Amino acid sequence: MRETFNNIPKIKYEGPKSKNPLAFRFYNPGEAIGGKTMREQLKFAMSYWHTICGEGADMFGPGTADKSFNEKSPMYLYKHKARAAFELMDKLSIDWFCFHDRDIAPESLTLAGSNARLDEMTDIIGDLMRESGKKLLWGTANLFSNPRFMHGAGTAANAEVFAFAAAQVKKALEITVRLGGTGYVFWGGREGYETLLNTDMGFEIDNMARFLKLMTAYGRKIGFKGDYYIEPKPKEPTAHQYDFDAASVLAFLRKYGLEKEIKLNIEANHATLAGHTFQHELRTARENGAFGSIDANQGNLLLGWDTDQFPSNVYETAFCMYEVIKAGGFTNGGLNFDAKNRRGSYKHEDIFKGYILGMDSFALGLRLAYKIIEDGRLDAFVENRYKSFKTGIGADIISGRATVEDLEKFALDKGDVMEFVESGGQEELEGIVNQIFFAG
Ligand code: XLS
Ligand code: CA
Ligand code: CA
Repeated sequence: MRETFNNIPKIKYEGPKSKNPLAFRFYNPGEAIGGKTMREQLKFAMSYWHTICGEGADMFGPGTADKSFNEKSPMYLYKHKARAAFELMDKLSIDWFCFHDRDIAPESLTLAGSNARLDEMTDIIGDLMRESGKKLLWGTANLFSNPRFMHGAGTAANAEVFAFAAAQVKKALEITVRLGGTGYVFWGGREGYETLLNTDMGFEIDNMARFLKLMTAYGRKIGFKGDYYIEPKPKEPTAHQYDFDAASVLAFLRKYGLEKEIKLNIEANHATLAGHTFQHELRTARENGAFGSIDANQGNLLLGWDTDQFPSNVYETAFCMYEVIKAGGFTNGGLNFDAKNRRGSYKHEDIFKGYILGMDSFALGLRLAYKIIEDGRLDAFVENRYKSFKTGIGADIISGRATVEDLEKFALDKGDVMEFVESGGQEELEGIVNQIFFAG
């Protein structure tokens, strides 16, 4: 088959000292760590939209990266994109991918026309998957680019738009099932609002729940066995997105009885846009039994928007992987690089360098997360911090035996409890982290 990235070799692991920019320094796919290979633990996925479609356009200018692959007709272009996607995954040893319906086939003037194109491309991608062994981590529908979705999809002010969105998701679910996808993502798109002057917030959120109930039930009816995810994001494109963060999504799911059916896909950049750390969002998901999958990227913290950069911050990847390990590892989820090159990194080889950076950063993170756990001092500190709940009045609080009167009697007897209060030890712990990371 004709290569698209013909100047790029298969990327190999060459070890930490390698100076080859097209080699892994830390990601060694076959190396076992924590009883499983890095490849199995990390479950890297390629995002079709950024990698195969995105050309780097911004508010001030068009794209700089050429992803037209010298093709003139739309369907030839999308077939070429599909071949390029599988070549790229092969060269980077990435086993999984994720897409929106409109990433894999161009939209036509009618829904029927778009569906026909999707069917054709789904067959082609299915063949490429069978030949290569690559797998679909999750599918989704683009319910935000077309102008018809300017006021949202499931939360649109028009029933006609709600119906169109449902029809589009129906098809996206069908192709996800056809391709054996292990997940399906509902990201809000434009599910939010700009001003309450024109918005019935309660009605829109009720409709969001109606939409999700219809769609999740339909997916099960046609045999979807994977996980459904909502991907929280606080803002952008709308000023107020209903799926603000993990906690608000959990509250929504519980209000409408959807918490057993839908888990969370946590994105690092969305966490920081919400004013949280990546780890906070992952912990919130994990503590609520809703940890599902991850969009692996990072934001520029100096900017207020969603920059979707390839992850380089190893503190972040280490504490992300710490949460993943504590959650028992991925089941149907994985690490999807919802990440794109900076506009100035416009060459095809920059895409590979972006993935190498992200994969190496997560390989380092995985190694460091195991070191944190093996070292044990952080976990022991936290465990010890709550020891007063193991005996005496603490044990009575936990078992529910203690009444308010008991608690008052205890406090009156003590007179003051300041002598029991211990240091939070933050600086000591941060020093331990640095020691674990850098002392060799
Ligand atoms: C946008 C989201 C989107 C979802 C999939 O900010 O990250 O790309 O991951 O629709
Ligand atoms: Ca995302
Ligand atoms: Ca993002």
